[in-house]
Amino acid sequence: MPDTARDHAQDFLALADDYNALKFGEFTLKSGRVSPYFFNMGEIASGAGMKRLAAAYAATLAEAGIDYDSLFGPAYKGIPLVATVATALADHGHDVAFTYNRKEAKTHGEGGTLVGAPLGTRVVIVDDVITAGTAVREAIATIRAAGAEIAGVLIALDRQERGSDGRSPLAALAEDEGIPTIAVATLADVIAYARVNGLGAEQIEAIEGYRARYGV
Ligand code: OMP
Repeated sequence: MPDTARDHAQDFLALADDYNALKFGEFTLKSGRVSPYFFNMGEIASGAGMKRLAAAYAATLAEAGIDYDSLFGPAYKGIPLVATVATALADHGHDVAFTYNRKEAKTHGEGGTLVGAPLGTRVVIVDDVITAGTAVREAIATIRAAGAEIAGVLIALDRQERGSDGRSPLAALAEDEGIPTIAVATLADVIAYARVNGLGAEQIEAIEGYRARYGV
């Protein structure tokens, strides 16, 4: 991974810190695991914050060098995300169409669950966090059902957790399906950031313990 990727990770974690989006304590995850930390992207809810967030995603995606022609943001958190990441890419002279979905199908008007531009042929999924991979797999199924191909999965935080086969969900996607997977930051970056920025020894120990139990 290039050094600039680590810079984007540190910028992103500084942003998460500024908005109190990275929490330490005890949190039950969607997977049922009880985690000593939680990243809540919903806390980054101001224009300046979204601008920094989108810049970190866009720079990470641009450096990944993958071939894609549209972006998809899964409801709900992926909706503002995909719009602002597309805006940040446009600032770099790269105009990319974006699509998002509804959780409930609409039965009147234009109908259906997809909103925005028609999906392109090679779609990058833009989402917040990956733990067990359930949310990303749902997005993959939505895109494939619409007849498009997945060009990549772009995530802000890869929690680097072990699935039932011993691999992380992002590694499994890359290895089994050849889908490029890109994370702005990982659990390793969170720990490095926490050490440098003076998080308590007890909290770091709790995260290390969690990583030893559930991490890859
Ligand atoms: P998986 O579907 O298990 O990969 O979990 C990812 C989803 O869990 C995210 O899209 C979030 O809705 C939520 N989540 C967070 O937002 N932050 C975390 O730190 C952890 C989770 C989680 O529940 O695992």
